[in-house]
Amino acid sequence: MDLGEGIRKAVATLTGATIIDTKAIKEFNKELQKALLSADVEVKLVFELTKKIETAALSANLPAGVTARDYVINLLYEELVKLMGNDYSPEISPKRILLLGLYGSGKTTTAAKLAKFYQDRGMSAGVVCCDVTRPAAYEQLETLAKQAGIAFFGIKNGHDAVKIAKEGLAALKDRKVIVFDSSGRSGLDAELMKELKGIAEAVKPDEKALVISADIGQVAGKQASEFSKEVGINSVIVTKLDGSGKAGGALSAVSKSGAKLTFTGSGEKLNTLDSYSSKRFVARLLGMPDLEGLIDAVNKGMQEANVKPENMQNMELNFDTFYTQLKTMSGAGPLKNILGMMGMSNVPKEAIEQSEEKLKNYKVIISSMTKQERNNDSLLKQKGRIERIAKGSGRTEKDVKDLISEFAKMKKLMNSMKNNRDILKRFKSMGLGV
Ligand SMILES: Nc1nc2c(ncn2[C@@H]2O[C@H](COP(=O)(O)OP(=O)(O)O)[C@@H](O)[C@H]2O)c(=O)[nH]1
Ligand SMILES: [Mg+2]
Repeated sequence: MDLGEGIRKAVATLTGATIIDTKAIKEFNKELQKALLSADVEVKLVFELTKKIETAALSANLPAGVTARDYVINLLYEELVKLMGNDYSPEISPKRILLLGLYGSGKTTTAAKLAKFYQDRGMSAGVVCCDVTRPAAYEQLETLAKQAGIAFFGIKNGHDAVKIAKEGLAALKDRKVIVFDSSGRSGLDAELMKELKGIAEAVKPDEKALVISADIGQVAGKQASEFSKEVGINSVIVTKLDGSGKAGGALSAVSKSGAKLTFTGSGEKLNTLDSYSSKRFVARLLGMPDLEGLIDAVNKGMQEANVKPENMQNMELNFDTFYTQLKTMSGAGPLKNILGMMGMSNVPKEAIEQSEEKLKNYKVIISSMTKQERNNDSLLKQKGRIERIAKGSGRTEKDVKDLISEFAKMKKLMNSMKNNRDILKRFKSMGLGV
């Protein structure tokens, strides 16, 4: 069972729970501990995390309209993000990067991926093969470089890594980003240390990045500390996230070691390198594949509808703002997932998913209302008004009533959001700034 599955299983124990009591939270934490421990997260970290969730959950007054399950998911999301470390945004600028790490960790593959990453972002890039121990290291990197469309330098059957590094630097001097691949060993021995130091002196890398495979789990933390002490590193790249159930253990351990996590690799293909985001990683674990994409979509929707997030909290809901909001939400597509994540999964689906056609109908109906009616929905209870609006807009009375009922739902939703400081806080932390 992978970590995400285990975590979702823990969350499932809360389905239907109306209150958070000791029994419910203990059961949840038991499953959560199982999931995290089997992903090789350090025992101490696991117990700290579940203790924090327990304390916070049991001392909370559930805000109106929020289920116990959703409330705990919020806490869990926050704590997991803290456990998995920071987000990294790479600076797209000229640089020399030396990759180092143990044998089989994914250095050579990552060298090509990383060079391609920068080249795709406008920095011409190349790779240098300084691995003089592994047979066919030269051919491996040459092939990958060709696939990636990046420059390559190496000396076939060369024995002097420092010499290759120097010549590579000269040969690729017109390239903005140069990535140096190096030899691995089964352990960090004196010979490897000497070789790495020699290359570093020759090329003066802006960055020394340690490459670690996720499948070693929490040992990744020790490895990061060791390389940091012995050779000095600036960053850590964790590979094979796709094939390892221990990625959670590896990422949390590296983060705890104090090393800077910069990229993750998750496949053999060259486009499977991502800048590291604990938020994205945790969102995936919780079954939210592309949270950042969703947030972008919401922001874009708000911009298009000309909604200023900071005004939303104070926005009075009337039929005009209602229309704007519906438009925003329909533009945001899977907004429901975000609301769910924030503890609002009980929002009726039809309140946030409107078809284009329905929106058009709404617009016509709203434009047939008087200004007073648009600002005061209670007027619509008066006899004859619905009939008049239906006639005026060429729609049926049922259409008008449907609209009024959607409006009532939205009003309820907005009120519960206003009364829920946690959700507003969560909106803020996601960059939505409500
Ligand atoms: N599934 C998967 N395989 C990877 C990833 N990165 C590297 N590999 C594979 O792991 C093996 C070792 O990689 P390599 O780059 O040669 O490691 P090196 O010895 O450190 O240079 C190769 O078969 C790669 O294709 C990854 O992110 N995901
Ligand atoms: Mg290699």
